[in-house]
Amino acid sequence: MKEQLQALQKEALDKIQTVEGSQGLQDVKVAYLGKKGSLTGILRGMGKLSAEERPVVGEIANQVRQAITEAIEEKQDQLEQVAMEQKLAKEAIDVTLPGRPVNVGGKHLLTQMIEDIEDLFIGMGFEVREGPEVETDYFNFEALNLPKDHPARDMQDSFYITNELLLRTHTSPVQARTMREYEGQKPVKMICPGKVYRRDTDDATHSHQFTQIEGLYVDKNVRMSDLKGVLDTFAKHMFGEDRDIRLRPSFFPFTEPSVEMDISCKMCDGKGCSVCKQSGWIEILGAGMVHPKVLEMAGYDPSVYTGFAFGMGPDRIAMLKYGISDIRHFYINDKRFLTQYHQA
Ligand code: 2NL
Repeated sequence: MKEQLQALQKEALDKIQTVEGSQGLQDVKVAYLGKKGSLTGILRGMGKLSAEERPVVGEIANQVRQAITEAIEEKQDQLEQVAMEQKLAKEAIDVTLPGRPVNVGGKHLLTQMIEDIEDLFIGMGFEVREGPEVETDYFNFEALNLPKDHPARDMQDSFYITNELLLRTHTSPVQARTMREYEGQKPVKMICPGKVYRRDTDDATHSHQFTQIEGLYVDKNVRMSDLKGVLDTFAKHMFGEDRDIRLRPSFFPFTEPSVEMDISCKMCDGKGCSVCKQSGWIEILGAGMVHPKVLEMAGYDPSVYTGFAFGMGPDRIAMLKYGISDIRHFYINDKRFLTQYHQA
């Protein structure tokens, strides 16, 4: 029986050496050490041995079991090692290969315009404020001297949500809210950029959603000449030092007097061309001295405080500055348009 066990051990170790794959190894394990395996079979015959032989053979049997088990474990480790090496070789990355190009985004042209204008006005002591795009009828219209029967309040022209709520049609409500917050006690010097909404059929020059930047300066002794100086600084910053401005009388319900500002046409240097429709001037923005009623409704005493305000459209200014012929380019987000204005 001793020889039998030793022969079994040799046979098993040979098989373990040559077996391929971990399933094969598993099969070998079952064949020798399993319930119906060869070693188990031999051990079953131990009952026939004498009392002296039994412990001797038993010990040998344990040694054989031990030897086979260890050989299997060693082989298993080897197989795992080989499998891991193959996996690593297959998944290896050549880090010296050239990379794929990455598409880097950039700021939208309107964002660039707005940030540039913000920087200029911050430099003149204005603060930048934002407010809700869903506004109350009160702040969007009433507080700006647009009475209930004013044509601008026509349901046809605004996106109403309820009788009292609508998408703001200009950024002025942000200014009305700020004046209210300052309670008629301290000066207001602010600009407010943001999205505004009007019910329009989109075409090359109209968009139902566009951008606006308004400015407001309320203090003691604010004069029309202060407005003119600020607007002249703005025009030269935006369109070049060689531009002239002119103010024409106009009308807005929230300012009195009201003006519109033109800049001299860059294309023809004021001589008249198709861009300026032969006038030599291009309209840029609207402005005026804040209407006393607007000051009063916001809690400012119009006999103590005066102010100027202005409103402009970054869309329109970008179109003029860069010769963009269709406002919809800003909102369609075709990368061929957007990337032309990306800076390095
Ligand atoms: C335009 C004209 C303007 C204002 C906006 C304003 C705001 C307050 C009080 C008085 Cl709180 N005025 N804003 C004033 C004049 C003109 O916008 O053509 N914008 C594109």
